[in-house]
Amino acid sequence: MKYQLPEGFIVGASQAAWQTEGWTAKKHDNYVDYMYKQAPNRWFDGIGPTIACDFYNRYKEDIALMPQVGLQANRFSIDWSRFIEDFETATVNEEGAQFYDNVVDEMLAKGVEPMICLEHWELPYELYEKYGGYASKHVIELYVKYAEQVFKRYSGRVKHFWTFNEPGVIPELCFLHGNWAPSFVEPKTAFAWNYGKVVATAKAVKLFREGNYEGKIGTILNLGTVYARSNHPRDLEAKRMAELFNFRFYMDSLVHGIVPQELIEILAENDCALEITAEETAIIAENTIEILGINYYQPGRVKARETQLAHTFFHPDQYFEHYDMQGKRMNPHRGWEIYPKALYDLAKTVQEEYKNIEWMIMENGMGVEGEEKYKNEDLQIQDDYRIEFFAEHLAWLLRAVEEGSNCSGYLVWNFMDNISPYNALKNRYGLVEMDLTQDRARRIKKSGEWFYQMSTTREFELATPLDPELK
Ligand code: IFM
Repeated sequence: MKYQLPEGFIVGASQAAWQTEGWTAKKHDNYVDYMYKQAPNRWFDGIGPTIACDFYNRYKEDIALMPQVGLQANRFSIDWSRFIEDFETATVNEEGAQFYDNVVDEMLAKGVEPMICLEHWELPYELYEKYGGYASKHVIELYVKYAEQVFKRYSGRVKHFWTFNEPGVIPELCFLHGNWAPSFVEPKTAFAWNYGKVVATAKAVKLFREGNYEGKIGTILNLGTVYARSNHPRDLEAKRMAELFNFRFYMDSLVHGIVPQELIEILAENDCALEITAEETAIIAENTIEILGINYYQPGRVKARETQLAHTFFHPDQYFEHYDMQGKRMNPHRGWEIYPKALYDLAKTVQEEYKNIEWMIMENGMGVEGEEKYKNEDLQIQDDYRIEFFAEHLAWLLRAVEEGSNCSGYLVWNFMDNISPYNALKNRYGLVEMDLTQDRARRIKKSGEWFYQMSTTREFELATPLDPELK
């Protein structure tokens, strides 16, 4: 079956500063630099952000490849700790900013729309050490000052600004699960960070509007549609609670302008009270985002808890439990389920429950280990699995668009293999290979050629028809 991209629908890719740039010319650490320095041995093969893709030095070569794999747009983040010299005054580090000027100009020259994300976990480490990061109202003010410098510098040349990428990941994995540095559990801090990022977004949106900056402003959330094991009321309640914590915290706050009252109360009852002021409530209500970015990799499957959680501290998992559905399709490398229809369901939720706000997929992709074994005689990785992954997800998404979902783009993760937190270069996602064994040589994968075809012809084929009954 043939699928066609609607007119104006953007296809492209995403990347992050800390995952690509490397440390050349950096004067300050960001939060992920700190995560690496704290325990490099915990990163796969000891590889971290030190060199990454060396994008700082090789950006011209890389941007030249972007149109060759059909990118109409590329979303990248600015590393706050590189862009700003003095965080208190938001004085720009001209050398750092010049790098981003060059990246923006180079993309424009190559016909690739640059989209800027202000924070993909690159909080300057000093602001964590000194003030505790986004739990601090002062840090929120500093973030807004930084945002202003970015808007002033790039508005006009850049049409899409994103306040955060996956704002909930660091709070969850660092402070709620304690898996990532600083490796301690502080639920109150986790929720304070989430709330802080909601306030920071609303304040940045306000500033953006008042400054009449050109373009649109939004936030990028990692959302997996949540499915209950069954229709039993207890499973449905588990789903409702999982959504409250994992979906509605940010969605209701940023799209409807209301932090869910039930969540506020639960947190207050569990020693995690949010410090909410009346002024912030008004700012959140009046400054909702204009566009929503969604990163989708796998669905969430839950059931009612079967065992009681032995608590030493508060954790939302006390209300639900992961449901390991038998027979689900898996990406064995990443340990993540593959369920493309979730994109359709997600689109319907945004359409029906979130004002049919304009939105885009800002990440979707498949991480695979050991891809070098799929190379042909020309050394090209034959990643047919990734082509199938993209085609199926895109087909479901387009079905929702046909039915009125206001989705205006599909950006994949990612343009070129890059490091991930702790997993480093274990699982590769790129349309372009980065070959560590040959001075980080770049080579377009088969999926990169497929993406180019799809983007330039504006159509693609899918052998298997979509099955609406698929569970
Ligand atoms: O590498 C990450 C990215 O930083 C955020 N989204 C998920 C990707 C793949 O794990």
